[in-house]
Amino acid sequence: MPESVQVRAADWKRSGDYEDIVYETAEGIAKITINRPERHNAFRPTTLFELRDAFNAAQEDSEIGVIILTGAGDRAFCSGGDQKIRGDDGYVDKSTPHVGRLNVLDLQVQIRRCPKPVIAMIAGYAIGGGHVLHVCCDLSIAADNAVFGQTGPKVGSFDGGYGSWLLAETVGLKRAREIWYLCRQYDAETALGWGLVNAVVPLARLEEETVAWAREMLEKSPLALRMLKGALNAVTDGAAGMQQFAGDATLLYYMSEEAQEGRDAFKEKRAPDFGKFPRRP
Ligand code: S0N
Repeated sequence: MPESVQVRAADWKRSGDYEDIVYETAEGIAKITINRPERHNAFRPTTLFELRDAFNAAQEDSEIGVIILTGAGDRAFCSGGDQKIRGDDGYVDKSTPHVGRLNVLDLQVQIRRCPKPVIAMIAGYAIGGGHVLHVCCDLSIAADNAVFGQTGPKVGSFDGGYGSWLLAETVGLKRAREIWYLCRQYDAETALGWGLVNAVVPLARLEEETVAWAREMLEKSPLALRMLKGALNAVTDGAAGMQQFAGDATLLYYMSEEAQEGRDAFKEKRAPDFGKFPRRP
């Protein structure tokens, strides 16, 4: 990865065998870095397959409580789809030589459904599909050199999913229309004023601050954070959001003595005794 002026804030341990990303963990935090700085961390299909693998690893690892998504170097978080390998039916690289892909949508859904908080740690450009990725994250911490914007109508693309309506939910409909229709670039202070990011910090302290936010969340109840993420996403995500929230309700029920009585009675070939549990008002 290129040199950065950011202070290294944790003793990161690298793992996984990836070409386009770096996966590191420390102190219950997973840091996932898009590592294509020569293209301002634009993603290609390979990048997205690797990101999905890394997010899956972080989700499955019960030691991990918070995930940070970032870009290598100080010049860009992510500049969206790699326009240099955009074919006529999506993006094409060695991992998808015959059929184009629009596989960033799968990653957006994965970030939303991951039951652990995801923080976008943004230095430099968060543009196009890269901007949508930070919108999909739970929290966004920006360096003072961060630049935000959509470019779709300029380069012949658009994101009518989370990139549009989740953005509108975040900054309001009028702002969302402005961002998409005019394709302007906005600085970090403007983004903060619009509620598009949670904090703006000096570039050198970006990782330090982001890790501090992660550590603060790690002190909190993981189940409470999981339920809150599900609840906050459920309305926007419609039936899929309710399905996930309902699954979490089932998880909590499984952990109760009442549900365990049903399981035990089945295994012990006896009638369940639910009479000992209160009929709550
Ligand atoms: C970010 C910009 C404004 C920075 O300008 P600056 O500082 O002048 O740097 P450059 O010299 O332009 O860039 C440095 C090098 O990086 C390359 N590069 C930058 N961005 C990309 C990119 N996206 N793809 C490929 N290469 C990129 C430059 O070319 C340069 O390298 P050299 O010198 O070797 O040419 C400026 O770079 C800029 O405007 N970048 C393009 C931003 C953009 O338009 N991104 C794409 C937007 N569209 C999407 O992201 C697709 C959305 C999407 O993914 C999607 C949505 C819905 C449904 C499906 C999908 C899907 O596609 O999966």
